[in-house]
Amino acid sequence: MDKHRNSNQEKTKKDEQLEQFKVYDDNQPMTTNQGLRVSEDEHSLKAGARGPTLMEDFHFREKMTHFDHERIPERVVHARGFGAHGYFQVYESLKEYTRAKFLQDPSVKTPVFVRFSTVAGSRGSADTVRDVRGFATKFYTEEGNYDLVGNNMPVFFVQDAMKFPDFIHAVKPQPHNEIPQAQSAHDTFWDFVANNTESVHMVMWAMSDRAIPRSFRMMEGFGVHTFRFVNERGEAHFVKFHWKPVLGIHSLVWDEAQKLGGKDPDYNRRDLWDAIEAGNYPEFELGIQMIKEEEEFNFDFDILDPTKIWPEELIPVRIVGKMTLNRNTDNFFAETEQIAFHPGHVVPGIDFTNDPLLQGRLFSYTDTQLSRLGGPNFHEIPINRPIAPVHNNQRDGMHRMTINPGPVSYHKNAMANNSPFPVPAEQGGYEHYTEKVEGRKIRQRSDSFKDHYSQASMFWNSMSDVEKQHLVSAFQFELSKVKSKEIRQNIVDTFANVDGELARRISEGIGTIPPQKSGSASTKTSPALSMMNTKKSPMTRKVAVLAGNGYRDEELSAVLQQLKEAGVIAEVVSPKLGAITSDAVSRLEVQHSTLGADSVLFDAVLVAGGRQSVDELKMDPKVMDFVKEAYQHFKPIGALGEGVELLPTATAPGIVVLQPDETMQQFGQRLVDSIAAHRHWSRTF
Ligand code: HDD
Repeated sequence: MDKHRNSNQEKTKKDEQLEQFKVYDDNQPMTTNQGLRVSEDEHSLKAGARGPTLMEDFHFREKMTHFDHERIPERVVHARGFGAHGYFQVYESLKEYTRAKFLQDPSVKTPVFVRFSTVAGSRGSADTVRDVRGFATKFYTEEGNYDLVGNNMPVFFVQDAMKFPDFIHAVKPQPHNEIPQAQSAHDTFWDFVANNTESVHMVMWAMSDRAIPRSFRMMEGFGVHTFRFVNERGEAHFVKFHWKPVLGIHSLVWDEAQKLGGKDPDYNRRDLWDAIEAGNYPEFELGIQMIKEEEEFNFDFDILDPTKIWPEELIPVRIVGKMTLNRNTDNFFAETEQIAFHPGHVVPGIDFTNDPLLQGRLFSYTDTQLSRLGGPNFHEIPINRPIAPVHNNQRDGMHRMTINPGPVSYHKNAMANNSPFPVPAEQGGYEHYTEKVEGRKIRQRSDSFKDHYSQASMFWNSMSDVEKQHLVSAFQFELSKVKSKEIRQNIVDTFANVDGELARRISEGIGTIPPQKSGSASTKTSPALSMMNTKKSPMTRKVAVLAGNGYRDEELSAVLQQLKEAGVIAEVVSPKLGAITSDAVSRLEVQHSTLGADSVLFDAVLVAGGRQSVDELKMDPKVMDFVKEAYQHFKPIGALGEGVELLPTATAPGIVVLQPDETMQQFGQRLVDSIAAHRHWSRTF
């Protein structure tokens, strides 16, 4: 029996395939790896109770050898990640544009596995660092695996894969002392940016709040590159892929993100795990932007340049399907660690373009798996196996699991009726799009890739005042850690090419000369870039209910019920673990004591009413800090009755205090609305 699966959920073909590899140890005698039952597992075999351990102890040697080799190399980038299973369904057929079968039939549920990640940090680094997030999806389609290996930002740092190793060397910890861990706030990263201005647009995104997502469930995903859709008639469209989170796009504030690095380094992975366990399945809608082949040159940017977006106002995003993540892993290593993504894993109907970053990626991913997963057979690891059958003449190699009977392992052959045999497109054979190419062999960047500033400027122009301030503060934080004054100055001068005001504001407080340049590289805006225009929802937000003994039950029960109905998760925080009793007969289980819980772990705070309860809370200095910090992080705060005494102020945006003339229903609704707004930026201190 599968322990981790809700029995109501239907099993996908991928689930059934994985099931064959699972071993349940419940109520089983212990054995060695040879199946030999062991009689003892705590003492090595010795010559006498105080004597030396004997070479003969095969059980000890097997156990220790296996342990010694438990670790595999971490990914060279995106080492820290977290994955989950789910399925994807298209809303309507895209047959007109692509022959990809999984994008044609709305009744088909295609199994998926998604791995979210940070880029720069090691496997054990904190979740909430300022970084790009990876958003890689493997679709197990009937026509083979399709991998959409994207990020939560729509552009990239470099335009040509040739520069990827340089960029990664610059952002990773410096090689002489391996400092700093999982941070771009150091000299080599900013030196790279100042000297490689193709990074400028992406750096704007990396300094924005997008780099500190509140949750993997609340961030967008982007395929970044321009791909091609090809239909049955061989006609192509350029296409960009988007994932739009149903809960909207929401972020942390920087102070909170840094504190979470210590208080809960697993913050984002825990959030995803808990949401799925609670049945709050994360959902992302798939969006596509398409451009006709003949319109390739109609834009003031090159559509093949991975440092450019296609503004949504110019080329609308069409929502075409939805992905639901509904099952946590059974084993982190077997699934999340061993999954191997590759942008070159495509199905008929999805094809590439000449984007030089994409072209290089098509080499890199298989290559890196060879050392990470120890040989050419990593496609046989259960999580990587397609649900479509595999037949070819590839043989042997490290860790081969398939047993291919018979003497024939070549094509063409007569001995096995020329099987396996290639098939034409009509029978599902992948045929590359017959794009016409010509040119001289040359190491050069296209002139059409040379504008590094206009879209960076459009990004800045599209931000709200609050977002602009966050961007400037992020630049200042990072640059304050850069020791070289020359690098800091180079950055100020470089970003003056984006926008004079941006550079002037960055310059304040980092010991640099304000830029000479004023004005902007572009006057354009794209409202879709601002996170302020995103969906607002109270669903799955976590509220800390601060309460002590003698809390007023009638009010609190009514609000808790209303929060529950709105999909809000309320957890009781009190000075001590155990249970607290109300002014009536009821009791509440305390989920967190103030010793272990902090406001950064919650989206909002609700202080219960009741004289005794509030007095008890006041005795605990951590309670006052809890509310104050939530206030400083712009979080919704509610108070019932005497609970208002714990608030820094009773009248600020996002503060909801029960009024004498309102019903509990009205109060509850105001609190839910305040929670849905996520943060109350107009608060002043
Ligand atoms: Fe990459 C991993 C996304 C450019 C080389 N990349 C990796 C992962 C994601 C991305 C999400 C983690 C996959 C996982 O969870 O296992 N990478 C991107 C995006 C890029 C990008 C969106 C640009 C648009 N990457 C890029 C380039 C190269 C690589 C240009 C090299 C030429 N990426 C790798 C890699 C990794 C990787 C070194 C490390 C582990 C792996 O592949 O499987 O090969």
